[in-house]
Amino acid sequence: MSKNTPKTIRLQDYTPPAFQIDTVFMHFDLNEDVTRVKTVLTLHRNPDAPQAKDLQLNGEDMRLLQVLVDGQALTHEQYQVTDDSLTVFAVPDSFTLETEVELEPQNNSKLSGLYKSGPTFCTQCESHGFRRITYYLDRPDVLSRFTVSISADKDRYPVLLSNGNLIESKQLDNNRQWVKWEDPSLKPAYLFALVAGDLDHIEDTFITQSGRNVELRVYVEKGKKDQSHHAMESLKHAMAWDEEAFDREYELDIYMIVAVNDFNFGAMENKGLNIFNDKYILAQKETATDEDFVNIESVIGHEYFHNWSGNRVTVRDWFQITLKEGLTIFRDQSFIADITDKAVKRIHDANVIRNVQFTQDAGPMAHPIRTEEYIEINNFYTVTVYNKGAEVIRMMQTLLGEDKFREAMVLYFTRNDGKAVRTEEFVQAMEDASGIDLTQFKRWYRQAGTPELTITDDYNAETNVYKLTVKQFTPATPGQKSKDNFHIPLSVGLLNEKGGDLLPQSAVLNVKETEQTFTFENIMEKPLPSLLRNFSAPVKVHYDYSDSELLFLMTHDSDAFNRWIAGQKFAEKMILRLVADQQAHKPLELSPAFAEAILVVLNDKALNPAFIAEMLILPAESFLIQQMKVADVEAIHNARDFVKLALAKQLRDELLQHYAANHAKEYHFDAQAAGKRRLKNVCLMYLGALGDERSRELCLQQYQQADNMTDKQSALGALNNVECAEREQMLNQFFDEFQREPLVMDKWFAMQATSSLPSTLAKVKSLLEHPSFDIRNPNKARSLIGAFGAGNQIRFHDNTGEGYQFLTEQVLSIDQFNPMVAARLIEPLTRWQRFDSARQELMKEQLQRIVSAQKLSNDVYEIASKSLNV
Ligand code: B3K
Ligand code: ZN
Repeated sequence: MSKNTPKTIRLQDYTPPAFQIDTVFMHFDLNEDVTRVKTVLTLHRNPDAPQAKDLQLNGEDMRLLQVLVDGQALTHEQYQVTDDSLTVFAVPDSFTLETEVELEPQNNSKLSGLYKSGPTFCTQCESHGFRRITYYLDRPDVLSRFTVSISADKDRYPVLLSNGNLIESKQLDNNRQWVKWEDPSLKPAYLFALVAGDLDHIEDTFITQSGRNVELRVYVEKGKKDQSHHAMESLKHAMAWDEEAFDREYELDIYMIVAVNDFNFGAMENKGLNIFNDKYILAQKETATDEDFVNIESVIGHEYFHNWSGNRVTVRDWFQITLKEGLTIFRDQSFIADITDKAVKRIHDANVIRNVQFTQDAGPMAHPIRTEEYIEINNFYTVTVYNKGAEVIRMMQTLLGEDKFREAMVLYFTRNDGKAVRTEEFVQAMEDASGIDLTQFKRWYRQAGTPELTITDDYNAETNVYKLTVKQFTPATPGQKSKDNFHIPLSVGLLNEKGGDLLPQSAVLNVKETEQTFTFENIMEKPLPSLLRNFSAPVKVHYDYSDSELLFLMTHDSDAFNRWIAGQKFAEKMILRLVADQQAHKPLELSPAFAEAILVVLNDKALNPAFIAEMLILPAESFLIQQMKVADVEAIHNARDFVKLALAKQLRDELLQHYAANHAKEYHFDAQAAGKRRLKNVCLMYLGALGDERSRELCLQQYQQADNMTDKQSALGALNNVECAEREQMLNQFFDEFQREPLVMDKWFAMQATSSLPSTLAKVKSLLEHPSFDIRNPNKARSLIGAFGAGNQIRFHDNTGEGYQFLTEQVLSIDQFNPMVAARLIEPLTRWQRFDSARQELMKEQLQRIVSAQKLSNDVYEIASKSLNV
């Protein structure tokens, strides 16, 4: 479709499918030049849909060879083919339809449908990839039983996989083999998968709670078996966790995971045959960081949990993505929280909302978690739909309490098993199991934007009554001028002057009105409120804390999350003050009380090292930018750097001491060891900022003595913004050691792309030509171009506009072969509203250049044009 005719698809226009497909038989004849796909569908008219004479199927980018109805080949008058459809005229009520098409997977650069990643054939069908494989009713409310046979050269493709169970295999002539897979499940086409290649695998078994044996396999590129064990362990943990947490058992006999190098996103939950970006499978201490290890566990968990939240209970239409994605993110977050540290996990998850999702809410692409319209659905797999969606589930858990919530989840799964449903069905189960009325709460599904709570308080020392008055307001978002009040669970604690809790447990206030007052009786002293504990809702809170109150909360609150948020708020206020001081040409000064509070935290033996590390990290530049009406990029960067450096100078001895105390001789991966490493490396990050000889040596020494990637990457990271020989040396050694490991080279590219050194953009441009770089590989594009755009505020927003120009050129060139990846990279340009008028003009000029480009995908068009039209 050209950019002149993009069609907007609307939820309100939903109609049920005119036909249902009972069975699907497919045969794939895989070849190097042309792949043939023969499909036999048995269909019947859907009695619950408006009657249609003709059958209209989706299909794109393939050559149709023939069409048969009930075994009879059709003449050209009996059907019509367009760029994206096949219509068969005047079909009977029930019939078989046979089609044969030709594809060229080796030339499929969009990585949607059937494509090749290196020598391996693989598929990606969500959302609209299956229609690039065969003509079909490619929508999630058409559930069918699939049987798939594959034939291919047996030397190149000894491993031939599809969903379900292998039921037959045989040798053919011409050195080919043939296999047949049958999936007993009813599934929508987006969960179809096929893999053919010369792969290694490891296997294991899992015994389910009812005593069934499930065979587990992880397939990887030849020679990478050693890197797949953590993935297998993670899978077993996830299977056991889902039984325990929500009584969900896996029902098939086999569960397979395949890792490929070229993948548009993280992974895909295809029924019984997950396909993963190898970034989320391969891990060994030498090549993967602690963070990678946890991410793998989380993504493996995520895709596994989809077997219930997404596959067995699937979505009726693509407006319901959050039904499966918000819920599944919530499930993987809960899984990781259970096996690591709850407070630290909550900090990480809240950070995504505060730094990224709030930014989306404040910009031109703001949308509710259940969007009501789209041009290109792939643009709506967003942090709002996923992560805010997870917060909406979490709020229901808070409102229902853990036990009722678990009951409600079980009810949701059992009641809707085998069905394609909407978010309404989810909320219904929550209400039915708990008796709680969620009518007002449902507004979270249809209203976009970040609610803001303004809170004031009053204490009466005579009556011992404490009152909190809460006002709510949600700023307008595109297309939604005024908002109805949300139902917001606000968790609060009240601290006495020693920091003890005055309430036996945090109170959850039901904020529902524009203004509401909550009364606490028998409060014997004037309390300090601890608000929005554990980030009980994705909202902003305004309460006029004094500096000393923030520092008190930072060092005393019994809610660990709120200790962190108090520290963040203090740092934010201080940095923004320093921004104003710079603008007024005043000298900059570090708040001594902040340094003291940091020291108290650093020396608190009761705290987990991973948590201390979080407390030491200053708010991100991208977050600070959002806190100013007109962001002063340079002043923010300088102020933040100033605070980092001043803290490092002042706390140098303590940082060195904690560095040494948390340094382990040998690497071992578990939550505790990783936490200590994290604290050690945060100390090193501060020391590195000093840039003096001793610190530079310390970084180099850590790099050279490290037996693991976490320490190497951290050592390099600590000097990444310092122009020095040690940095060059580490970059060179890193390259020499890892040039044959594509995933590790991604780290090398990202490191250079995020350096704040003035030479960075020139470096990034030259790296585009580096032999290890490949713009067609999504991981590479993201680690160089994506990291520069989204992860390097000071260089991307350089006032010459060269950063904007660079990103635009890359987006336009990537769009020619992979629109899905291009559309993601463009996002930093869409945030122009936050900047000064000169930058706004420069950014809009580039967006304009994009929308007026000759050949543009709908994906990129939708984002660029919507961000200009606000
Ligand atoms: N469900 C897939 C995402 C598909 C994205 C399509 N553009 C992976 C996941 O969220 O688990
Ligand atoms: Zn998902």
